[in-house]
Amino acid sequence: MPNPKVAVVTGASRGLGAAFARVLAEEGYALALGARTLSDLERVAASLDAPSLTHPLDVTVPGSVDAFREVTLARFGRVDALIVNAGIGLFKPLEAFTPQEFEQLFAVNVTGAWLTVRAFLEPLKAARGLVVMVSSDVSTRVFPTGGPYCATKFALRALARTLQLEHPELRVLELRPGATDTYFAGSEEGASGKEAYLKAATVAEALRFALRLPQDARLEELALRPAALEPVY
Ligand code: NJP
Repeated sequence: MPNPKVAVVTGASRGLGAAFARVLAEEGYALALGARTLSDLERVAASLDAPSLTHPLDVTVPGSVDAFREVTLARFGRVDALIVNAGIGLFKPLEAFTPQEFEQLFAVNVTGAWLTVRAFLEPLKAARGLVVMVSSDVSTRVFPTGGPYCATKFALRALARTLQLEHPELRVLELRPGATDTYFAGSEEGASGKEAYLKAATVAEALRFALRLPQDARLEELALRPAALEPVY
């Protein structure tokens, strides 16, 4: 049997990351799954029919990201797809943020994404791989209470585009989910009030589309919004 392709997923312990891991396993990838909560990661890995490793990962800590890269390469020796998914949300008026909250949003959503890409760049280049930056439908619009969060996703969009320009051998996709029923921003999956939200499994179908697309195309951007909610632009 040839070695399977290998995918790395950050924030894989629940929500969208767990749904992306499921689709990647179904598409035949071996998996390296990272997040801070190892017990949740192990539960996700045990539910998948794919070779997988789990490793504690805090994307805000350079040494943690590098250690995740090292165990991934030691186990699998290659990286074909990187799903830059770990992210947090906090929503309130601009003046209500503390400096620590503001900085934490950028530390996870922007600096963490950059550290992750930087760590896995060489094996991704060797594989002419796929990088999926999980940003948001708010990477091009804003709304009250969303200022700092939107700013992180605008920044992520800029990083995705820059990465593509600097490394044309990669395929960089900015995946832009709208409101999705996960544990995002302190919520619970399945909590009342989120009936109209996208399912994480639905968003993960967009990843499947990207994985299956013939490689002569560079899929640059995919935005999904819940069909049950009013369109917003
Ligand atoms: O959120 P959630 P989603 N280092 O809370 C991990 C974007 N998005 O799946 O570390 C490493 O269920 C955390 O695990 P743990 C959003 O911005 C969402 O919805 O153990 N990992 C968990 O696995 C984000 O980029 C919506 O706490 C860290 C995961 O991240 C992505 O979708 C809308 C970490 C978060 O799972 C996935 O979010 C939208 C760290 N420092 C964009 N901190 C939406 N859900 O509505 C957290 O536009 N994690």
